[in-house]
Amino acid sequence: TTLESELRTALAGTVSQFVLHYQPVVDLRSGEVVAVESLVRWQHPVLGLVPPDRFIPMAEATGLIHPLGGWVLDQAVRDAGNLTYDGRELYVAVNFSVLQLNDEAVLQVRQVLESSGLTPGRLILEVTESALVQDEDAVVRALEALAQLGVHVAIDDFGTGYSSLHYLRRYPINIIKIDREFVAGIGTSVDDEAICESIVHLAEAVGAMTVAEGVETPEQYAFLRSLGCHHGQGFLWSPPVPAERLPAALAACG
Ligand code: G
Ligand code: G
Ligand code: MN
Ligand code: NA
Repeated sequence: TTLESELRTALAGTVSQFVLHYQPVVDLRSGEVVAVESLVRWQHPVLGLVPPDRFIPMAEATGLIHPLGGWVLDQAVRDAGNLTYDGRELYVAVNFSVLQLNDEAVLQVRQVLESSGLTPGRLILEVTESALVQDEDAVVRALEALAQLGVHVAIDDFGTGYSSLHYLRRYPINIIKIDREFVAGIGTSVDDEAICESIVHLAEAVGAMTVAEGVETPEQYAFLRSLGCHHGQGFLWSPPVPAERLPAALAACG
């Protein structure tokens, strides 16, 4: 397709058409910012802003996810590796397609950690399951190697699509991210509330932290906090913002 060749060209270009936005992640108990999640955007010179939903699946299907993922990792660590909030260092969360997870990705991560000096424990890889995995053993090997390095692994959009209990068994996972689909129903759907509660209990049982996505209202915040959900992110605190607006966004989180 033509969008595919545009993506190829953009990744080969010397001037990046990609930009990362960052969303703060807040400790629900203390209200303090603990992390930022990077989210890639493609600013095409003619097509304008192409949303990740349109080009990530294409990048996955064509293998372009590897150079793109390398760029994202590098840039996120460069932008956010030195970020502090109230004098404390923040975690940096980077989205990783499960299709990116191979031996080469482990090398990539190791290299970025070495060249940046970032403490491995401050890097979180958010693994999204957007396609069926062909070689699950390779994914498990890569995740175990990353865990060995000290990098944290989150399972993204938990409870939806392919992000299932199966992967909780198979992958070494430190963090479960509750999909915003469920968070959105807090206050209006007893089913969604029960699902949020069950995910928090499940996470406790397997020794994982929980992060709620898409928190928009004080009621959702209060409910999630009462469940013992650890962290949250969403428009209640800040949308994803460009790196240059991040300091102001962090300050506004209170
Ligand atoms: O802003 P929002 O539309 O950014 O992001 C939509 C989805 O795109 C996210 O849920 C995430 O799964 C995916 N995404 C965003 N940035 C990245 C990235 O850098 N790598 C991968 N693999 N997926 C990303
Ligand atoms: O799948 P992943 O959770 O990584 O994607 C995050 C997506 O959710 C991004 O597209 C981001 O812009 C969006 N997002 C972040 N916070 C909120 C929120 O509070 N409400 C809604 N509706 N979307 C959000
Ligand atoms: Mn994510
Ligand atoms: Na995601």
